[in-house]
Amino acid sequence: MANSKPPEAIPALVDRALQGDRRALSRLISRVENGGAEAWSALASIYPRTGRAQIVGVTGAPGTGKSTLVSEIAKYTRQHQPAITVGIVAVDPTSPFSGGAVLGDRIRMRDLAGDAGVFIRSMATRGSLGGLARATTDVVKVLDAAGFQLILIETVGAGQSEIDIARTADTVIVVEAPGLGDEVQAIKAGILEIADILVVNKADRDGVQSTVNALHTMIDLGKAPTSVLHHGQLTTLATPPQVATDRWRPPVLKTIAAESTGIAEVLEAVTQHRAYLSAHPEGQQRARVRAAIELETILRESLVQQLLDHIGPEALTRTIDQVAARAIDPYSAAKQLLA
Ligand SMILES: Nc1nc2c(ncn2[C@@H]2O[C@H](COP(=O)(O)OP(=O)(O)O)[C@@H](O)[C@H]2O)c(=O)[nH]1
Ligand SMILES: [Mg+2]
Repeated sequence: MANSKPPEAIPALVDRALQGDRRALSRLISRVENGGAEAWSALASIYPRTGRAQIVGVTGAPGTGKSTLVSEIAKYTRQHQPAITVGIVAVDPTSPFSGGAVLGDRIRMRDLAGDAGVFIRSMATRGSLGGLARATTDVVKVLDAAGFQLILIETVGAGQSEIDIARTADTVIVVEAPGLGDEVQAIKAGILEIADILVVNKADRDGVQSTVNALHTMIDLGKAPTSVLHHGQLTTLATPPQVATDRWRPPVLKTIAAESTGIAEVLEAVTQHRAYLSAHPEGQQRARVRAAIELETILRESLVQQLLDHIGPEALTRTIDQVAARAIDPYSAAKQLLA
């Protein structure tokens, strides 16, 4: 067998990854991505070293220029603040970061790949989307613990799960582009509510100003971020009602990512948003919502796992067969299994 070596023990792998060994970091990320008890022990051991990175989510419709913008933000940061290291997590199978794009875009991103201060990871999109959201936040934690100071998460703003992923960031950038149709894409996708910063990319194209105007109108109509959209159970406990005074108003910025134009302004807005969150109660509120979502996810996973371990595969299979044959209803079946 070619691959008969047993996998490296987690504690040793964590040590090497945190010391800057990139291969160890890649392997640790894969093991954490796979989830389970092993992932949890790794995450528990690195947890004290997390919470230091600035996490920026970048989302929007396909083709708006998210990957290009992410790589330009990374490049700009590395050029102007070389002490800041950058992690990129792409949750997009067509991303140039995963080698899935046209050649020109891959070449543009090649400079990043040779920079030791940049670590790029594409998430495997196998498994359920709920699992993907969990895996993505776990991978971000590993990069945070490994010392990456700015972490950029690219997601395609298509559904609730991608929005959930973006929401785990400190700052969410929603990317629009002119000419994708009359309507602003974010409104259709319902992602305007989570935007801290709106970027109209492809400002070299016609129709930029009308897109910018449309976004301003939407913000004025009260489509600005409402505090919580997550449908969890614990999040209601985490969010006391809040008076909407001196709330952050998402700026609307224009960029031409493909020509590295407007990037400094985007980073300036990210810095301002970070300052806002640290000075405003909303910052703490967000941290509580994140903690609630995180705890709830872990509780759900561990409760189900505990129960399955306890019941055992035979009893479970038998019950599934009975429900399938309509010999018992699923409600009573669940009650029996829980009893
Ligand atoms: N004209 C123009 N094209 C851009 C700009 N930014 C990105 N693109 C191109 O738009 C396409 C989609 O970009 P990509 O970053 O992959 O978009 P994503 O799907 O949102 O990640 C690529 O061919 C980019 O080269 C821009 O500012 N202007
Ligand atoms: Mg992309």
